[in-house]
Amino acid sequence: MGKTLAYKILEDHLVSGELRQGEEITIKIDQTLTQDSTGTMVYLQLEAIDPGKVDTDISVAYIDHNTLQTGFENADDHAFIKSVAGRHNILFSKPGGGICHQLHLENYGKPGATLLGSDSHTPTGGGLGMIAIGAGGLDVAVAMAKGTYSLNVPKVIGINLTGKLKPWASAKDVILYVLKELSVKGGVGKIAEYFGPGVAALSVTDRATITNMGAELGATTSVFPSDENTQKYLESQSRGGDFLALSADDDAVYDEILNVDLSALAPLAAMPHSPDNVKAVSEIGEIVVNQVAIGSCTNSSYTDLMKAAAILKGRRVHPDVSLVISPGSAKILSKMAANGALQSLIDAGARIIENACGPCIGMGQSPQSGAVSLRTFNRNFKGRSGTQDADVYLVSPETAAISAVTGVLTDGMAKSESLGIGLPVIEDETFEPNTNFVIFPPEGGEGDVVMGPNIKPFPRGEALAGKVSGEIVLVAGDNITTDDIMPSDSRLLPYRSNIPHLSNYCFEKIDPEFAKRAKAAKSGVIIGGDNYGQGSSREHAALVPLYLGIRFVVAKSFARIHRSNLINSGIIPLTFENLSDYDKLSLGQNLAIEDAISQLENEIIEIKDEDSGEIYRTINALSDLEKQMIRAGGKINMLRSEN
Ligand code: MIC
Ligand code: SF4
Repeated sequence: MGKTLAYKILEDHLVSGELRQGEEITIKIDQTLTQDSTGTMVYLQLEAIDPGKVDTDISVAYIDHNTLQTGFENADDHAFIKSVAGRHNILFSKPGGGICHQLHLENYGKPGATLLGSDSHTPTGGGLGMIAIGAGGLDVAVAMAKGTYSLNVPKVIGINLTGKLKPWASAKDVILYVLKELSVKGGVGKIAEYFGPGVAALSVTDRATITNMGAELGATTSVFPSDENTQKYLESQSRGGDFLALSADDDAVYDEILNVDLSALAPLAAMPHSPDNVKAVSEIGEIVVNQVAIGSCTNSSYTDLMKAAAILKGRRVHPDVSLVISPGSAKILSKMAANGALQSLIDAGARIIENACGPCIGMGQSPQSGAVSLRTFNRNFKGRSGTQDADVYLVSPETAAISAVTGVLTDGMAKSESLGIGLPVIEDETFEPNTNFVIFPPEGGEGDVVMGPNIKPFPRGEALAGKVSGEIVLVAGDNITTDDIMPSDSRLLPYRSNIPHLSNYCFEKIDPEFAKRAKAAKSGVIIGGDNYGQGSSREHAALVPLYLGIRFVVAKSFARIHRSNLINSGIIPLTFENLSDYDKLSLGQNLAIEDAISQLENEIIEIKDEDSGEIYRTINALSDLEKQMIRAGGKINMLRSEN
């Protein structure tokens, strides 16, 4: 039986376990990346593990999220991360260099390698034919220390690409189409592997747009073959030596197959407030647009921005539209400054902002009240832009740029001719290496850790006791995001290293009383719907509930990274055996897991309503390793007890 590319790479990196779907395996991790908003926690935890030099081929600490520096907090975090990176042989990528995923693709990603990153969009690297996985910060800290990561072997869904995209249809439309078909939970427990004749018609940066937004499927990762286009891309980045041809066997067997005819795709948009709420632009109609934002780790490549520049050249941004552009990297911006494309954008009336995440995570550029904002980003969760009542639509760079000119959502495929707006083919470019934004760790590397006053210790769980009990402090609906659990914007991101401060804002957008209620209860339980914890990798969405006394979460189902983050923190994730029990639970009920230590060994854990005596049966899907963590009160406690 032929092998999928995903399983070939996993097999090459297998340290222990059997590569069989559902089994727990441990794989060797070749590379890691962190960014600053998860990074402060990662490096506090790394210091707590204290590994000496990291055990990977390359580990990079990027600064790209918290770059507003409206107070001392962000800059203190940067200095802290730089100091720890220097001690452990980690490269430090300064603010201004660009967005972590774009930079990693340009400079370090490698076909056939494994990458673990403390950011959910780490699978961007899959565009180069690598297995790149997003994880919680502690998992990345441990991967740096030990060079390994454990996971349950996912299924592989094959996405068979045929045909070729027509002008004005874009890689973004491919992944929006896949999201429409599979939904935001359709990829949970799966790897999305792309294959078929259509692959050859997509460049590496197109592929990276698609694998990047595979995170929105809930997939463990997404991967493309490594072929001539991969070689061309690596050569264009002066890294031809890193090329390795890789593909699935011709007779590879996939668990499921989705067929996508690229030539049939027209411009699409994800409508408010979910990335899978996808419709054709033509179907949505010409709604008036207030803001257009082009950038983010999904769509800020050289080709993406050159397309926007070509559309805007000699034209004017519509008077009622604010167009903001955040390039993916300094190399891209520099090239566009040299070839005149930057001038086209500026002359048209675009606002050029820093090479960073920026508006994608609400760090500035919040749109006006009730605005329609078209964004080339990957998430349009309610309020993420910083404006609670804004309607954010996710679109391709082509759709964004033409709509910035017309002032209404515009289907370029249908309208460009009558508007007289052409879209030339963007020629490939070569990029000189530029390490001026990178600080290489000093020889010896034994500097001091630099810690500003905003950096507070992180909470630690307690070893599992005989009885675990708590009051229900929240009953949440389906598809709760980590943005709902622990909001992130320009007001809160500076406090990523200050859990006590963040705790006041936990769940604030969906239940402003939550923090107060949880603090009063002292020991709490959260009830969740389907796909609880979808979205980011931020472990703050587990550490803050831990700080607020949450002991266990019972949900209909969990998103992958958040489930791991809960376990890493010592919070027990359980799912309902009977989904109808969800409707029986409400705020204020007192629940208990009696004989928790012995029940932890069972496949079903019984939860008792302490007032009525009613029993709710829940599924315990913890692996042996995960049980060990829960027993110890979290991963750090477990690691400490092993030493
Ligand atoms: C995001 O896009 O939501 C983030 C901000 O990049 C997060 C990480 C974080 O919360 O710091 C992610 O995707 O993991
Ligand atoms: Fe940054 Fe947005 Fe990408 Fe997250 S999704 S890494 S905030 S650009």
